[in-house]
Amino acid sequence: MELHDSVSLPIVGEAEVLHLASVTSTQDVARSLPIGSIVLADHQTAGRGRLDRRWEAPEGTALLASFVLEPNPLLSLAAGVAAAEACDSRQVRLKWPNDLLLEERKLGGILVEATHDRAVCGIGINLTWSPEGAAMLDQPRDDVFDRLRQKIATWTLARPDQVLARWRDLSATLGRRVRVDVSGAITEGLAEDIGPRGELIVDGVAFVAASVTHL
Ligand code: BT5
Repeated sequence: MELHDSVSLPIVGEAEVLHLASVTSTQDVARSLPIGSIVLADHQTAGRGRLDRRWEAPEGTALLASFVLEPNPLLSLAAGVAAAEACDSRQVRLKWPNDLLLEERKLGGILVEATHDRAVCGIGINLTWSPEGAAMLDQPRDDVFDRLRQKIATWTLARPDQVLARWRDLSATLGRRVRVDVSGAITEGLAEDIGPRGELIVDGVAFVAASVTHL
């Protein structure tokens, strides 16, 4: 039995979904909502990635959602596992720390913004449009969203060792030579593993927050 088959599905019927036509960012709306809330938008006028980067998607072309969750140190990896499984394609892989890849190209991304008592987990997946050099899934938004709700519920409640094991299964990064950039300080080496807190281990050195390029 594969690991994800052994994780029982909790009830997700109580999660409140707020579906909006246009928002600045689903993260901005979700921030003031209770834990368990989900914000889904057709369009974002100021979608964002990490480090104030932009997240682009013409109206109606992407899955754009934010989940309000309990804080969890492995949330970014758990959400990556959930999103990869929700894509229902064996070709979707995870690039550390927060990218979904399809055939080596970026299909989606995850942005976790946490305070002491809550975490807002934003997920963007390209469906019918992608920027130059990126990928799209070409599946109906509502099908992917329904699976994503289930998978988020499952994987945010899974034990840390289950999350780490499934992330390793789905990883496109482990076993690869990578370039790691920490505020301009560059390291190149073999991505060997992820540690217990989700850190990337490159030639024996653990990186907690960094940008990674597959070489
Ligand atoms: C991410 O950031 O990959 C996290 C993206 C999270 C987006 C979701 S959408 C719902 C929720 N609401 C938000 O406002 N955000 C979340 P990062 O690793 O920093 O990647 C950002 C970079 O990806 C940009 O600088 C571009 O180079 C590239 N990019 C922008 N839009 C893209 C797209 N649609 N597909 C692929 N790459 C894109």
